Amino acid sequence: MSARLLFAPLAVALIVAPLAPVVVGQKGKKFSQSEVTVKVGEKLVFNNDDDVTHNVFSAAPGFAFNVVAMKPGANHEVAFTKTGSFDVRCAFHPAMKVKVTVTK
Ligand SMILES: [Cu+2]
Repeated sequence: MSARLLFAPLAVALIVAPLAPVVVGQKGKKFSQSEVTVKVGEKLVFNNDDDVTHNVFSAAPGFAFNVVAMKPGANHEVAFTKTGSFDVRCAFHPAMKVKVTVTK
């Protein structure tokens, strides 16, 4: 393999990383992270990379949303307008929880 082929994926990652949204997967009925941090206005993407339908919701005042059903393969983007910290859960799988912190 040439050096060019080896370094190409790294170069792409470096270019894309600062603009990429924070993605939380749902494989195996678990959120892929237990905690995530996003900035105000930055996109937080829930990606159903599992083979069952999930829900994502937050009941926290000022951060409430509810994606009633996310089929396998579905993505849902959320962004928040103020700083704070709250839990996002799945109504179908009570063990699923990810703590989201929104910073300036
Ligand atoms: Cu679920």
